[in-house]
Amino acid sequence: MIPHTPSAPRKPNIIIMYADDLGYGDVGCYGGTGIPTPNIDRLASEGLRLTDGYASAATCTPSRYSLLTGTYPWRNERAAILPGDAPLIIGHDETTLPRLLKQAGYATGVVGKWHLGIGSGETDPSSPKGYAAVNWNTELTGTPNDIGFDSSYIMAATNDRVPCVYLDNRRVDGLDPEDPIEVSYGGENPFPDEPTGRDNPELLKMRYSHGHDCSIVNAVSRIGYMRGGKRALWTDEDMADVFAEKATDFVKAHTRSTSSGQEDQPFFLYYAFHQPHVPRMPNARFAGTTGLGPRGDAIAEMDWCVGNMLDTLDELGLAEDTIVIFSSDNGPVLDDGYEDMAAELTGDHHPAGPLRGGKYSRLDGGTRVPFLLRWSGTVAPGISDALVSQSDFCASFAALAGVDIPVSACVDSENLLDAFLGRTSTGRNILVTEGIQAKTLVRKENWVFLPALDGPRYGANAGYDSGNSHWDQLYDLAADIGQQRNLAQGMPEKVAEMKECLRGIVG
Ligand code: NG6
Ligand code: CA
Repeated sequence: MIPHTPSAPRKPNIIIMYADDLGYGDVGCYGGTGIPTPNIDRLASEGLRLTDGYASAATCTPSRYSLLTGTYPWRNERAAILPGDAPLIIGHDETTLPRLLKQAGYATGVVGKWHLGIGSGETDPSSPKGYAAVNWNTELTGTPNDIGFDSSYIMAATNDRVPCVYLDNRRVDGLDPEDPIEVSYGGENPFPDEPTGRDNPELLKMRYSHGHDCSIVNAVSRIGYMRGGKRALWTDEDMADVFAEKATDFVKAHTRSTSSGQEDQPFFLYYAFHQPHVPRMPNARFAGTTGLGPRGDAIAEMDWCVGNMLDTLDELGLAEDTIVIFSSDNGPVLDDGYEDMAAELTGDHHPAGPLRGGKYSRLDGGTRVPFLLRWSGTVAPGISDALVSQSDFCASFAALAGVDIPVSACVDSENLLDAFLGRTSTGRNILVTEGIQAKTLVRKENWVFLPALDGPRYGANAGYDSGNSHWDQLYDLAADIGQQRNLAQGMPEKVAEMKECLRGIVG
């Protein structure tokens, strides 16, 4: 605990609200027109709206890995979309954002989507996967609580992957010991007596379009097989409220007294939404409200979650005491595996805004995302075009909190505190990001370079514009934000410079 004295400025609380698959153009403050997002727009008008802010990857796990470790995800070969039974991919002794803040005296918590693996991953040659399978029915190891979070209330992977249960710290919440959970990925269905989406489509309230044809939970079929744990299974339509309550409970529990002489512990909350990732199953309060189908309604629901947190901060008098960040783990996708009419109903709403590509893609729509920071009374409201990455949170907030990062840790994180606090519009000079399967590209100033890469130009099922081309691609984002004009052929020297830049970092 840090005693509060007038000479030691109070360290601000930090909340990172993190959307799942929300695009640059999905919210009003970035020009979105189809979905009302008054609360996210409020955050933008009261804070800094960064127009050149990036997730590290165009998919979830690698972006989250990078946000929490300040390390590019391609440095960790396990930082790829994880199955729901994958072990934790962050090392037990790795420097993480929550660990750094804990060292500075913060209380640390995570609520929402995890997707960084659960379980120690200890080697077990007798297991087909080579590591010990997670036993979901006992105390769990390899949890957020093992990498710097004091408390956690999460879903292990994604809302379309089993196990469809909440983890309350090291336990499955609400598990009946008489009804243990079994989970299986890859290979044959080990539970042939249980219904699946493939064999029992009549049981489904939302049908799958690709993948997602395994076990059925809450009348929605998922990726992976599970059996048991009936009492602990989540109801998708309640998930936003469950996480909202846990997130605001955390804030209330860690609200410090303003009177001097009291214990004065700031908090860090990583609040990771499940929206608008599939299956999009918003609460009845939001279903049908946007006219864009479940995807739009799920975004409206997420916007409510943001507002609920902002209201809580206001009620507790914490607005000036708290840095609030809002961003997304990767760009948008319409059909990501369920027949929810997202593509059919999008109309004039462009989820990626002016950007090309989306989730999975190496094009900018894959990684350039809404990126807001509010610190009422300290950061002047405005717009910044500083180039920033979520991987920069580690170095920047360690600097803010006054802790040193070990030399070999958070190696890709830059201290951009001045940019995050709106004191400068100078951000990074160079940024490496990646599309699916860790296919890297490099941004330098206004230039972006995508090395030639074989592979389909359009994702087979989700239909995304992959950015793959047999030819090198060079775009000038200052003049061509939509990446329509490949300048590589006419600018061999620039191509050589960018190639060398990427090679120098990635090897
Ligand atoms: C893909 C899933 C997709 C989504 C994604 C992860 C299929 C066919 N597609 O493999 O639905 O779950 O993984 O999304 O199974 S992410 O945002 O968590 O990276
Ligand atoms: Ca995602």
